[in-house]
Amino acid sequence: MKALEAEFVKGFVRMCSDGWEQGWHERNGGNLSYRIKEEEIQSIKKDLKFDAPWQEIGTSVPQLAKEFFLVTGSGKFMRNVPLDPEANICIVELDDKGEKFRIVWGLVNGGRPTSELPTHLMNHEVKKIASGGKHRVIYHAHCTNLIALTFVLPLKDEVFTRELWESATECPVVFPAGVGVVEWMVPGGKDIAVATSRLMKKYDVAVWAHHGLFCSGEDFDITFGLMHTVEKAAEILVKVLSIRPDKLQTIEPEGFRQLARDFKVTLPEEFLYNK
Ligand code: 2HA
Ligand code: ZN
Repeated sequence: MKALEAEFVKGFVRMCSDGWEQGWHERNGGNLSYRIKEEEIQSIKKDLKFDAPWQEIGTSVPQLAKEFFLVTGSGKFMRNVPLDPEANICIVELDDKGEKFRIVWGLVNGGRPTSELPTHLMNHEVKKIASGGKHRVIYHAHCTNLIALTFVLPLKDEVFTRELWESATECPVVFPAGVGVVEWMVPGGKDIAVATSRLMKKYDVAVWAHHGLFCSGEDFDITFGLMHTVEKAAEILVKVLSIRPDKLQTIEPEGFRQLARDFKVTLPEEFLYNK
């Protein structure tokens, strides 16, 4: 089968277009990667070419050795992905040490995988282990309201988690582990990849201050839905804070404990502090 006919490629392309429609991907902002299943790569093997040179990833991900990933291209615009997937996304194969990659499909007019490849792959490695292989999608977006909050809330996991949870009742059920926060750092390199993947051991969501958000999930629907839920909660909070600086009423710690019981989720007590 041609890669473009494969369901995982179609799902990936749809997610790029959904993110663009949400307004999260100005210019070349944001990037997406998918850890391809063995049977999926077999189904398109005839469409792959294994003659491109190996290149350094810039970090080491031994637990992902020899795996294949579908990723957006560096400098490519999300809005162009549905118009011409083969020119804007690519499949990379990792070498047997997890230190190098080569392009085996896509980016037909030249280019490289996303500039955030180190963060994507280090997150994939952490989440593959933590989820017993279930997590396959890492998504980075420039969500407007969440970025706005990084200028006015303390850059602490417990503050972002609690404020987002309070903003919509579904939030603690959708991301019960909470969200982690990375202080402002230069993007694109190993240092921010290390800081982000450390948080991803504990959370499925990592905030990059004054930049955007990383989400991890099992499939495209779950991961897009997670990004959407976090950003919607951020939008509600931005509106609340814009109306007046304090809330007249909110969901209290005891409310979260009741929710946890009824919805059978574990909400860590560290986020249920008294204000
Ligand atoms: O691809 O979003 O973080 C552009 C970015 C870098
Ligand atoms: Zn970015």
